[in-house]
Amino acid sequence: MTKSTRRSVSSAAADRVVTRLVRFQVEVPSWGFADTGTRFGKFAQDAAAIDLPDKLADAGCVQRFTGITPTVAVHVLWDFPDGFDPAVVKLARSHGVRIGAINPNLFQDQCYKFGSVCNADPAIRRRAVRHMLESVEIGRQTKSRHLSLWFADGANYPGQADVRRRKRWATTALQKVHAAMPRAMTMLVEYKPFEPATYFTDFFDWGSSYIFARSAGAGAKVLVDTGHHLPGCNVEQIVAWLIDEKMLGGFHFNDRKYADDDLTVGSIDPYQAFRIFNEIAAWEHETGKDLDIAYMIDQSHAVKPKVQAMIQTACRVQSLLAKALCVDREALAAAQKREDTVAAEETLRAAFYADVSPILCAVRKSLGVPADPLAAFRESGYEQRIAKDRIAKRKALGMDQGASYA
Ligand code: RM4
Ligand code: MN
Ligand code: MN
Repeated sequence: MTKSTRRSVSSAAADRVVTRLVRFQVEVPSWGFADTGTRFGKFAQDAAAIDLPDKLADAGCVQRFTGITPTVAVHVLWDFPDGFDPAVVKLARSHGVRIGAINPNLFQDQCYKFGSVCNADPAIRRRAVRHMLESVEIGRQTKSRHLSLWFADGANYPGQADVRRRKRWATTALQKVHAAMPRAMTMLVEYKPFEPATYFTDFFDWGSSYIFARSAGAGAKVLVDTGHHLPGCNVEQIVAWLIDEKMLGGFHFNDRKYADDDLTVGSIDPYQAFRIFNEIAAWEHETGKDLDIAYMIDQSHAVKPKVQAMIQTACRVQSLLAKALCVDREALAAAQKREDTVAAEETLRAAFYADVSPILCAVRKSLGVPADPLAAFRESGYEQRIAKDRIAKRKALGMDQGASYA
């Protein structure tokens, strides 16, 4: 290591980072607590959440140990299979959390075989819009700030579908939904270049989401799911552009090795996640403001225990942001100005390798949570207790754990 990579963070800088991190929050997904797997099957866990009350209890637990996850994203079809019950607002509150982003499900019904908002059949497009309007209504009742849209729409073979017509159908659908949203709600438009469609997806990259969001209305922004890019894609550059265009709506954090692997953040490439946070920290340094976007986790844990994985991720996101906030911006700007590539890169690396544990300790002290949330959780006995409860609950319900995806 060079001298600069060994440099520790000055105490004034550390105080500034602590102050910023105390305000940082990240949303957990309800589906991250349930049994999930791959399309080849799933391995059931005794402690996995069975229903929304279980998921809210687990989310409340993650919040108690981390202090930075006060909201839970919900997936309408998986979480409200019998319709929305406003009592969930209170139930969430009793666990110390709130309902966050509302995710309509526009991919599971048989009728969506050839798409939802891009389907050639107007009746199916209307059905998709109706479901999104219902989701807006749920969001109004839960006071959610985000309607989070992901479409599996696409085609599997060349010649199968009319690309331009599909683009226009989707545009009209998003405009209708946008018009029904309360002012305080932001529509997040997610993209993904592959899966389940194999030839093309209609919402295929940040440019397509940008165009859809632009034509939907001022309350629509782009959602970057970090796992939804082709190999080698420079995700932080996309993030920088979207920030500059005021079109970044938020993130679905996860890590990947091959495709949309939904692994815990930073498990494969923490430097990639750091570089994304670096763009955010750079903008915040320049403007003196917090970037007002939705920080959300979107991962599913086929083999890791659910609550542990979520605590691990929340803490890792927090520590990577801490490192990005430690970048010496003056030194970086000076190095860039004199075209000193080595010094510029070393400035970034110094922050990435900086020991931020004292900073995280101070943040957690001020949030009133354990200094090491994961270790404290593992000692708490929560997992063993819910495993016991849920084995009994499944038995009482006559449930076969292999049933649904989430
Ligand atoms: C998709 C996408 C969506 C998520 C579903 C379950 O790949 O990431 O955000 O809701 O998976
Ligand atoms: Mn996602
Ligand atoms: Mn995904």
